[in-house]
Amino acid sequence: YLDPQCASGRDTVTHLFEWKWTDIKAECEIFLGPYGYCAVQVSPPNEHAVVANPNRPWYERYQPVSYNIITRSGNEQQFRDMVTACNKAGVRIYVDAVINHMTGSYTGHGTGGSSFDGNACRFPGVPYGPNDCNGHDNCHTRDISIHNYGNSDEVRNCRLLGLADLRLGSDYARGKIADYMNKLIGFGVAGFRVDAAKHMWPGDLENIFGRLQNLRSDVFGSGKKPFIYQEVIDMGGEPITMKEYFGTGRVTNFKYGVELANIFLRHSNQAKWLSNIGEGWSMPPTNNVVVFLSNHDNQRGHGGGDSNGIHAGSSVWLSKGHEQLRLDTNGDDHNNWQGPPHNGDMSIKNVTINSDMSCINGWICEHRWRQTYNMVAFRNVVGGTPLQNWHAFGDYQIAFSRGNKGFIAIVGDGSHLNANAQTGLPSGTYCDVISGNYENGACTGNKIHVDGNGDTHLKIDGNSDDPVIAIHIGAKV
Ligand code: LAG
Ligand code: CA
Repeated sequence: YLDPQCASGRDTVTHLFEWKWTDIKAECEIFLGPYGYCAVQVSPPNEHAVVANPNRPWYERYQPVSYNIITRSGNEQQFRDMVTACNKAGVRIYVDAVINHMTGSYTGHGTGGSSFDGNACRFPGVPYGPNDCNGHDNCHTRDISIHNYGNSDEVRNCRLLGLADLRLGSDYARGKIADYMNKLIGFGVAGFRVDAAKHMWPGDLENIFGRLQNLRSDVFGSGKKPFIYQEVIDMGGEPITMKEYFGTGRVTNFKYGVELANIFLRHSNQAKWLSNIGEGWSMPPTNNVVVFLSNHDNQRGHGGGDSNGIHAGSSVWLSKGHEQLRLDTNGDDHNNWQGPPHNGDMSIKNVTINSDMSCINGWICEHRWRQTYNMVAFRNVVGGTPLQNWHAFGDYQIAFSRGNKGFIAIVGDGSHLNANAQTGLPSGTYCDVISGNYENGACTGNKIHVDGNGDTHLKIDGNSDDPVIAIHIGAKV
């Protein structure tokens, strides 16, 4: 489950939160494929509760009602067309799999019309009945909800946020979930982000994933297992740790973004110590994790992963005409429930693209920003090479190479960097892909000269918009 199954030479995943399947299909073909992205994490594709109060919040997608593929993002046929087209463009689809629970403890209807009663654990669309949810027999809190994160049994057997907690020890529920995931594998998806993994027993996950079929051999070759990355929020200080889940896939490393934020927002640490971030900072081994700076939760002050102050990733939209998602009153984000840009009938708006490549119609596409997509290409070029030629010119002035393929310099405070540095790169003139693009052999940004000894002169104004230089052997003029 550890191999992301990227097409060769690709490495980065973008999350297209609540996008419609037809829009993701087009994005794979016109942008993500050509620009070297490995994969898209898509929002839960299965039927979920229609939440009316507040009106259609994003988080209704985390309240499953059945495993039918029908949401505001589209129906099953549209989902399948997207997966086929994305695979053809060399871009993988990872599904956000919500398998720990169903809806909150109330009654209503799902996006496909199925009824539900979350309190009684009645989900005829699956079907699940009262015996398929955990109850007082194995959850020992008064209201069968989680209160104490210091108690592993409670975290796994009781209701997260009051959401009907599936009895994953039972053969029936395991089978229904495996059927759902196998249906998606049959459509050609490459893997799963496993929602709320901390709230499920590793042994139950092992059993469920053991039932999964191999990926489609016509796309991935024979004998390939789905990629699995499990959402385990482990900030330290709780009995449940990331490590317990290494046997069933990778885990989401929430510490990584928090540490980077502490440095670049200058809260508590300095960039000059970054040379051994990772295992050297008591994080899990790199092959056991997925690293990221933010996700749909901590962009919005949801989840337990700590809003780290970095709001990056394409899970952002304009809300109510404001340029910012956040609407703060006394530090409280009153807008944090807002669903995606929608039409009058509450259908999700199309993503439309400007001539400058940016998205409009209420959407923000950070994966289409020059600095982002050029670093996706940088990563593809330097992948597999070691960190070398480390320089710390000041507390927040750092530079390093990735083998002899790429070099980057960063100023994280307002200071000026003016120094010579060994880049480890072959001599030549390189395009700084932060200030511009490398197009048809020419550079629209700053050019950086590396001499016959591999040395260059770095000049960065720490107060500029992008106090970063990045060069690599794929962008030589
Ligand atoms: C996750 N990972 O473990 C998701 O990343 C996160 O977005 C999900 O919570 C959570 N687990 C459950 O899948 C989101 C919102 C919650 C929301 C929940 C269910 O962050 O705020 O809860 O989805 O829609 C909402 C209300 C709760 C209420 C619950 C049930 O905010 O107050 O108890 O619904 O009615
Ligand atoms: Ca559970």
